[in-house]
Amino acid sequence: MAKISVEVAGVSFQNPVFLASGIWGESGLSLARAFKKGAGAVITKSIGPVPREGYPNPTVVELGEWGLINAMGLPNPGIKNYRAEIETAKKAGAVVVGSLFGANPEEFATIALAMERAGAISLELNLSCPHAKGLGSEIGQDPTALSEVILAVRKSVRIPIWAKLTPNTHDPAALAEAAVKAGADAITAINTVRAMAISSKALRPVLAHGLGGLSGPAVKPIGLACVWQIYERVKVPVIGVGGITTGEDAFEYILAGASAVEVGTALSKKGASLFHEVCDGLEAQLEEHGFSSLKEAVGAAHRK
Ligand code: RRO
Repeated sequence: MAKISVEVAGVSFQNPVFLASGIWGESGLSLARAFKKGAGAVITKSIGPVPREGYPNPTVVELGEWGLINAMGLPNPGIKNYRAEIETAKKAGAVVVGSLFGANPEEFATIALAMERAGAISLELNLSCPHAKGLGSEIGQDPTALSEVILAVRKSVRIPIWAKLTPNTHDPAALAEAAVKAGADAITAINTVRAMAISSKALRPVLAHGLGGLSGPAVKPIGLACVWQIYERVKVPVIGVGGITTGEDAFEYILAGASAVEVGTALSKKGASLFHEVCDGLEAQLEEHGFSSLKEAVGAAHRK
């Protein structure tokens, strides 16, 4: 397996291909397994202040080659129950990034502190779930609300803060700028793209919740555009996510300005060997195009 180490906001990772939030993050053991299979870091599922069941089924609709639409509804056991999962993953040697959501700055700050104490090496604030009332992108589309959350978390923890932003906005770079001004150390782009499937047989939306979020190959061009715009506006590292299935996809994100990437949806089809495949493929691309380091390739498409 390729050994391209990377630094994001002062933290070193063994490689730049991370497990995205929302897949395989339900337990400490599943996080540890993803790490052992080659993820550079593993990001937990998004954890809130109290247990939450999520939406009724169906919560996922498969779209073949395009990817899938989900409306899980932020199901999670709540931070008090989840702390032990972070500790389990840490004990097994995993490098854990805590993903969290809340309804207000105080909730974010409290969960952030619990995650730091449990051993998270960085935090990824979910400011971007595309369909949750009063949560996610309803906070993250508003630069003022987003800033208040980040300021509160900044006061509460010492570890780096990544702000995960929504593509469902006219100016993602403006959100990134507000996030960085408030104290974010890195930006993750993108969360899923608001989407819907309608059944022409049942004459209703396929998902029980109606609206959902699209992920997978169909969103890669949207993710690339967001990373491109954000890279032009802010100086902090950008972590690219959205539709990455191959080393070449990851390389495209790096050229657009990402310092590292996350994989999610493709794991459900390809399995855990994807981490090695993407990492090796990325290294092969770097070599083929004459880059002596990953760092040298970050944002290279802007300089052409
Ligand atoms: O749980 C979800 O339905 C969900 C979340 Br938290 C998110 O951040 N993005 C998404 O597509 N679904």
